[in-house]
Amino acid sequence: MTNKRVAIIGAGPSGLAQLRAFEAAKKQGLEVPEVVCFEKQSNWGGMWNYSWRTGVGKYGEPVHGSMYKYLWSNGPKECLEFSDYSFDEHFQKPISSYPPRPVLFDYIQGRIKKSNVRDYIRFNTTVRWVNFDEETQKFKIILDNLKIDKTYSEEFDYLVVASGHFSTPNMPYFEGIDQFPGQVIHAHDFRGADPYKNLDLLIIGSSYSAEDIGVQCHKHGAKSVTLSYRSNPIGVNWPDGIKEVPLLKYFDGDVAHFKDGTSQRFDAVIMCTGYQHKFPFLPDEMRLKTKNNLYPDHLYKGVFFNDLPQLIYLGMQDQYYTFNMFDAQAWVARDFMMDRYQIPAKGARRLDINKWLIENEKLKSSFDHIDFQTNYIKDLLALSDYPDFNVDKVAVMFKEWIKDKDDNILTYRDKTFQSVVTGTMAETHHTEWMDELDDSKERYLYQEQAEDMLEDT
Ligand code: FAD
Ligand code: NA7
Repeated sequence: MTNKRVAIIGAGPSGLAQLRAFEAAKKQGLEVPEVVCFEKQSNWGGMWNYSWRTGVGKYGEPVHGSMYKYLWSNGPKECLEFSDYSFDEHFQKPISSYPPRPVLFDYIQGRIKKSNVRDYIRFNTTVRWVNFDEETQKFKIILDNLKIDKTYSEEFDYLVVASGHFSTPNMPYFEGIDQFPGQVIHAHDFRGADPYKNLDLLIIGSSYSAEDIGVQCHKHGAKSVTLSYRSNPIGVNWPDGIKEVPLLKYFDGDVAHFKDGTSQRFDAVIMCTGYQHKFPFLPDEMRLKTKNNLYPDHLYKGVFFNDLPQLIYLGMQDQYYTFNMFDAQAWVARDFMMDRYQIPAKGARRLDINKWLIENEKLKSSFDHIDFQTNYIKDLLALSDYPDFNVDKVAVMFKEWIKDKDDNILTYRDKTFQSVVTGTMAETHHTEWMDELDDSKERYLYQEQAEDMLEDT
């Protein structure tokens, strides 16, 4: 195991989970391989590292970020809590169940700042291309140091792809859209609701982005929000000002015509039509080719590329579980790379993958999806020493979250849940979500204290 080298692509939550996993082993006194993480942005955090930029970044690379202002956690934080670093440990006080992006970003960073893993990350470095040499069994990685515009290459024994899959838009065409006079963007380029004040907004899609961007634009003053679905409507009790219609057929100027024969004029369009798994740095035979789903094919235990298990993918699933799932994956991947976990032969791995694919095909409801991913997490947890947590209780919370959203999409973020890591009950936030227009960490964490101090003077 000594002298082995591990490359990680991406310092988002998945890549950071991998770094943390190796740190945990090191703390136990184990000898760990040399690990280098390549991150094309200038900071870590992946999606949680908000960027105002759209299109290309400072150095001409496609902007990774799809995050926007005023984003509050879209699920209870108790469902994603790291089991080795609790919210209590980080914030030293209970906080609400649906914090805004800067607060979750702070939490992600807190765990990783406790060690010196930042030293292992080469920022402003894009992975341009990867080759695998059958003879030497090594990955040759071609890298661009964006800051000094220098291309170089290095060799590694293992490659962990943690580059995310919510960054490259899936952008469909609709007849007449080329003549639509207003702005048409994909959710990837949405940076907050401000430009949509007093506008009639059309959103295409019926999943997380459509729901959250639609609700945010409603909250921040859009005149009307219309969501257009292809397969199924989101189907919650929408408030006045938001409605769902069947799929857009075509545009005639600024008028959209829908499949049910209805039509309406709009000022702007946001395509919330999902993302592509895109790995422009990988050759054909190493590329994961999948649509967004709970169990991408070709990945044993959801991580090891079956044709070449030294190639490891993290976080490639559609996600109910996020940070804790990335951890569970990273710990198993670490143990494989440290020869502490043996995987079976290729045929047996294929059978295991098939078993999950068959189960995945049978799923119908969102509750089925939650149970499926819960079982997947349990399967992973049994394989490493990542601290166990009550996954069944997390599944119950996910189901409550779905029900809360069905009941009232504008108030579900005011609900509170209990941590499975510490048992702490979340605080009710000082301001109801619909009235809270400021998503800063300062306002979120210190408002109460500030008000108390004002009362004292
Ligand atoms: P990412 O966070 O996407 O990180 C990937 C990293 O890889 C990036 O830093 C990127 O710069 C880097 N990278 C990519 N290509 C290269 C390359 N060639 N060379 C070098 N570096 C590269 N999850 C939740 O739990 N709660 C939420 O509320 C939530 N909201 C979301 C809202 C939006 C708009 C989106 C898009 C996602 C949201 N998610 C949410 C899911 C989110 O994707 C995960 O929480 C998490 O960020 C995934 O982590 P990751 O590390 O796998 O990928
Ligand atoms: P998702 O969850 O992959 O959903 C994509 C949506 O886009 C889904 O409703 C699709 O409809 C719809 N879609 C895809 N192609 C089309 C076309 N051609 N026409 C109409 N509608 C289409 O992506 P999201 O962006 O919502 O969520 C991704 C992550 O971002 C998520 O983890 C969140 O945390 C934030 P379908 O149901 O397939 O018919």
